[in-house]
Amino acid sequence: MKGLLLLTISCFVGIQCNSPHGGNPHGGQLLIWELTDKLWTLGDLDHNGFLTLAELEKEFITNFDHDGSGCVVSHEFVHQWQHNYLDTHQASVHVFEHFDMNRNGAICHDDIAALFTATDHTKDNLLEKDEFDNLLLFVYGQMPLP
Ligand SMILES: [Ca+2]
Ligand SMILES: [Ca+2]
Repeated sequence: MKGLLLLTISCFVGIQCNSPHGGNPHGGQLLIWELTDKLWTLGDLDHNGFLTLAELEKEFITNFDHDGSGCVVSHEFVHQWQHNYLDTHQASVHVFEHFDMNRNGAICHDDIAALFTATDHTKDNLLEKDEFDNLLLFVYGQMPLP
């Protein structure tokens, strides 16, 4: 576990990773930091350096909610995550399961609110970039290697 975490951090700071998949130990085509930066750029809609709960909801619900139900079910999320972020099916399922905080099979407002609270370590109701980075590093650090 500790070795995996170190590997993930090494990838994050740009040190060469010994991976057959171009640096992502989970098989995705983007490095973890490339994925994190892409998500951050897309999520921070007003480019003020913080993510609000509304921005996080838009990023992880609205952008994936194809049928407009207000929640994102597994196949909606996994399909779109793989497509957007060039990730593997297995990794996309893992991300979905982490974001589905109450484990009822759908990512809804309550899940994102709980995720936001858990990620906002400074308790200022804003996600700073390092808090957001830590979330993604944690999610991918928890992931079993293929
Ligand atoms: Ca849920
Ligand atoms: Ca914060």
